[in-house]
Amino acid sequence: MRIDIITLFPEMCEAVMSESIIGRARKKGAIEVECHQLRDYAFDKHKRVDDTTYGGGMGMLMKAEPIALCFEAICEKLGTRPHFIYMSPKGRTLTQSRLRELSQIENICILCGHYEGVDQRLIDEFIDEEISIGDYVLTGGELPALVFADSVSRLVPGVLSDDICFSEESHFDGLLEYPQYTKPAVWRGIEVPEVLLSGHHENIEKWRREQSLEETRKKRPDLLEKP
Ligand code: 4GO
Repeated sequence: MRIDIITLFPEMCEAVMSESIIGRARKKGAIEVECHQLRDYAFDKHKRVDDTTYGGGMGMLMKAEPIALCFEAICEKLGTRPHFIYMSPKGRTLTQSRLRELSQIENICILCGHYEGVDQRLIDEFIDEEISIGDYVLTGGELPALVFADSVSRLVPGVLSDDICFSEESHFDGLLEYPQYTKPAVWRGIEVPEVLLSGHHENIEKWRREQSLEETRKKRPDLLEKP
């Protein structure tokens, strides 16, 4: 998978996408990421990327043309048109199941908004999908874009050390993950559940399944009601 990010803060996106598991995946070539400075595509004499809104009201809006030019330059470079996503509180709320679908796409481009958002004509003409990371508002689309880029990247084969890592965790099968423990076996007088030390794999599996169901029933009963 290749992810292109259009942003006014490419250094911020580059920094986050260079660390830890995602940084390693890029070095390995499992994913490719490029962050683009939108300002480089502002070709008017003041290099403006924002302007006042028609109809009045406070605040500035991102202009359509620099975004269109940046996206077209990316299309040109890739030789194909990537799936173009705009991070917005108006978008469809991101879920693990939608991430699984999107992880199949070869080329994704993410637009990070700022100020009061983006000229609606750009959204109507260019954007394939608006995605929200939750019902709250942020000052910019970078954090949502990075949340999305991280969560979709880890589903791409070769990013995590082995494919089992994400097959067992929370939300994969619609249940929350069972509790996990590491050394020491007794910490401040508190013991690890005995079954986990037993080496009896069948009993451990059964215990984990029960715990998953119990966690979900207690913390997210809504997940059990879904069809
Ligand atoms: C996305 C973008 C929240 C989300 C954003 C979200 N806030 N819930 N802010 O995914 C336009 C200007 C949108 C700032 C951006």
